[in-house]
Amino acid sequence: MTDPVLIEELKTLVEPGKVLTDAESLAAYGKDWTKHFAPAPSAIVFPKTVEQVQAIVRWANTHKVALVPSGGRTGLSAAAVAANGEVVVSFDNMNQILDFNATDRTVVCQPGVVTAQLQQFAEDKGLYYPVDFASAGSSQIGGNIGTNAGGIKVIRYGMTRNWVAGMKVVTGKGDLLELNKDLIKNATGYDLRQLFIGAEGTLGFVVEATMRLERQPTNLTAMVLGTPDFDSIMPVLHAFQDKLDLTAFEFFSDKCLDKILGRGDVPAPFETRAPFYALLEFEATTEERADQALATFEHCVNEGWVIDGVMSQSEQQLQNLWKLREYISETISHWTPYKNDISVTVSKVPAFLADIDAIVSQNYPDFEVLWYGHIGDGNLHLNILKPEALSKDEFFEKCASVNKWVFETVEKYNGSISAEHGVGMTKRDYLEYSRSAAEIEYMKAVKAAFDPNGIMNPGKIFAV
Ligand code: S2G
Ligand code: ZN
Repeated sequence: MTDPVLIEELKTLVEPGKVLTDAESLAAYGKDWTKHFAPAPSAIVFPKTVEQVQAIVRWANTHKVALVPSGGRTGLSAAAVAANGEVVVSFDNMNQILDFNATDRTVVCQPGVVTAQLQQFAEDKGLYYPVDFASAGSSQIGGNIGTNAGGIKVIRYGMTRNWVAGMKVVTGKGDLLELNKDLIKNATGYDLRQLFIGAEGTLGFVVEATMRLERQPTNLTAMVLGTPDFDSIMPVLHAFQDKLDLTAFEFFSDKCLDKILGRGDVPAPFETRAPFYALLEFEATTEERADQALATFEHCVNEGWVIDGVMSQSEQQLQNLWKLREYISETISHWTPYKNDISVTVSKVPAFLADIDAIVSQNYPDFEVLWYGHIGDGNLHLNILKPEALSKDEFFEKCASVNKWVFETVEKYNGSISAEHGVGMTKRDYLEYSRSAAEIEYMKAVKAAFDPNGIMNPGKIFAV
């Protein structure tokens, strides 16, 4: 734990009352959504200005105190967990939208701006911030940048990385860098902005981000299609992609639907039940576009790839169909799921999922396994639900023992052990299944350049 004398000194760097050490705050701010590690920070500090962030980093370098960034605390890889007496730097008090430029279509955000706040701001300006996912109501822009958050619209709009026009960072040495200056074109050497996106706070803190906005989509329309088996989903993707510019293509299993319908607040998409469901979305800008979607649906039924389906006819129906997919994560959290967030190139998905499903059913015969995810961009979420009878530790240990086979399969298909949730601490020990030894050495060299004293979120992405 950090020496209390040092904590008193830390208090002088920020406004009064902006350093918390009470047990409740330490427990609440020292964690994210994962449950693998007990939070044990020394203190929580709430800077208000860039200068205060720089002062905190310099203080941490002087006294070799580890700092952990904290935003919306919705992370899923323990990247924002302080389990070893670190000082948590929370950006809750740096949560303002500072500027908007209609010509550049950019918004300058402090890192503590909530994702949904930016989405609403864009909508109010007649524009659209297109990165969206289940936790957008509480995640923060700084954390979205730290993990290069993806979500449900990546197939059309890409990940957070695509929407950062520029940003200011305080490096692990305490230097303030202004990266890319919001330029569209800028060929002046390494784009250091891209290093900080996805770095999980291990190189420094994002203290300001200029986010790009997009035109608003028109008449978004969703379809949910029941498929007789998993193998039918990819032909459905190809059939619709051939005709429509999709804004989303998701999937979930009937077991996921069971959990959602069990809530009692979301209507079933249609009478028929199916082993798997695809949820796709497109802009029905014209009647012809909508007719094309229906014609493609008929084609998929004739091919035997689809058993039944429904297309939204109103905004409310669109929202209800999305609830079937977006509510999965929150709903299943009740069963303390063991999560894998894996990806391969789209063409490899059928063979990859067949291999993984064989491993999972062979090794977890008595566990409830739920499949869902952003299959249109090759990202699958494998969630194994904890049986009542098993303790969390016993359960996580059993699941982790199979990780080797799961990640060997990821490696076999040249995939990623972490598609969008980041590495943090939960995937740290499996990094070599996706990154070569040489790459990991180069990443460590980059970290040493930005954080020579190793105070920035140590133990995340790689072991200290
Ligand atoms: C999703 C949310 C987190 C999870 O629903 O797409 O990324 O895996 C997930 O539960
Ligand atoms: Zn996801």
